[in-house]
Amino acid sequence: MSARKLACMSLLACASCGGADGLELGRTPSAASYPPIYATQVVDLKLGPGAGYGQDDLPDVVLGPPAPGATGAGGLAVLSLGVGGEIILGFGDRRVVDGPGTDFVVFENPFRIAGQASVFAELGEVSVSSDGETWFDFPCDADAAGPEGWGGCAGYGIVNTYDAEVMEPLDPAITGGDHFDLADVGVPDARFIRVRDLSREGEAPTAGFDLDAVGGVHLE
Ligand SMILES: [Ca+2]
Ligand SMILES: [Ca+2]
Repeated sequence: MSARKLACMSLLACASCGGADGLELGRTPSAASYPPIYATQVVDLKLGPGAGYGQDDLPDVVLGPPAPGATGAGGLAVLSLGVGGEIILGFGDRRVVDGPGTDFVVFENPFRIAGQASVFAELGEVSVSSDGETWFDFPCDADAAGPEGWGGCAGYGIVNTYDAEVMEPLDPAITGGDHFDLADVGVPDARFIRVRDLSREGEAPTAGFDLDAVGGVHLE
């Protein structure tokens, strides 16, 4: 967590962080008013050092659709996992299945750094499981120099604003976020999705990966 991002998330507005309009306060939506294509349950949570932001709004803060700021700015309705923190989300009786291309999307709150092409990212490793015991990790090189090398990680894909009340199924080309294809780890379906923060340091209470939402593209 950079001091600047901490300032952004604390002050709820920071013209130097996102687009010209700065950050907008995303609201935590009620999952009931949206298509049932988002994670419905927090199965497990192990917060790391420096976590705290968003805890008071659990579990809703990470369920339902993402709540980004203006496109290109980071959302604020998130849960900070802390350094090395982990969360496991589920879809109730449903599971993500391997269909054509992207099967699910993880939404963090990366934002474009004003005046630059680069993105401020906090990366996480994503894993999937069908039984909650055996996990398959998407390969993620958090030490890569930029987005070109971050494929397989979560935490760098800008989240777009879209009408979550009508979008079903989820169209990852419109939503943005970080896209995952079960075929990349060779599993046909998954009931659980885990995100593990890969940061080494960060300032409380927003250290580490800031989870907004997880949405399924192919669900059964
Ligand atoms: Ca697929
Ligand atoms: Ca964070």
